Amino acid sequence: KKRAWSWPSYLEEERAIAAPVKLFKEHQSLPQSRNSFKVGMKLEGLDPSHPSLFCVLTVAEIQGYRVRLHFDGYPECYDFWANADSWDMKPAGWCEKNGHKLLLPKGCKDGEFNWSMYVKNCRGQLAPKHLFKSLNTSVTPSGFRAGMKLEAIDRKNPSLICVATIAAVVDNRLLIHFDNWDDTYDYWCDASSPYIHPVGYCEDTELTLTTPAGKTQTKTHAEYKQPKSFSWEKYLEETGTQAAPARAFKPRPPHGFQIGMKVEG
Ligand code: MLY
Repeated sequence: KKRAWSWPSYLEEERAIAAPVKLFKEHQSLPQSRNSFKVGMKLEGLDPSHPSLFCVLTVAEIQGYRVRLHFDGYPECYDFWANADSWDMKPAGWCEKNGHKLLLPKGCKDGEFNWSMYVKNCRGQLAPKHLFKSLNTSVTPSGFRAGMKLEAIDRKNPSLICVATIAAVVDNRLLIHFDNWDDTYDYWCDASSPYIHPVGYCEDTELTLTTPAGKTQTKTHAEYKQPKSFSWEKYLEETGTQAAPARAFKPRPPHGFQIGMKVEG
């Protein structure tokens, strides 16, 4: 008969040692007290599968510094985990105040939703504003402004670097929108994100820039990857827009990877 799996016998078999608890205490200084969210609290937060869409969420579980968030009115299989200090979590009313669309709980009609009525009806409670770390820390402005153009990775099609616009800026976060595509590809990212590059990056690095989709979506995808007739200079002039200044992009230290190196991933 097989013995039940246990850490001590597994470590012995593998001739391995467990990472000492002491190291966790020293390096993971995330006191439990800093996560003051409670199960049942309601908030607004970004859907990780649609990172431009804020939704009505409820704290479903807490594990140390992590919270499990549930989409109100949707099955539990969409629940996801986030860090308690995530910028993606906002107090009730944040979207309205900042002019962003809020995905309502399933069954609620647009224009009929009102946070205070909603929590009353479901006997819930709002997560208090002071729990949201990103609201309570000041940031140095990044130099990025709404309307500026840049070259950004399409996170749904990560092999593409595309012509994009900063649709909104809040704190150090940018909402990236792809020119002439619908907003299902939009995402919020940090000003220091490796997904975004200044105008001219593809040319400098000899990568193919995916240019804005035509008005009629008849071209095949491969044709958008032909940058020949596209010129940033002309495009900025035509659209009366400006490029995000190169100095707004943080230089990243050299990484040392070389083409051909093998890795596991
Ligand atoms: N297979 C998709 C790819 C769309 C890419 C959109 N990006 C550039 C925002 C299509 O051709 O519809």
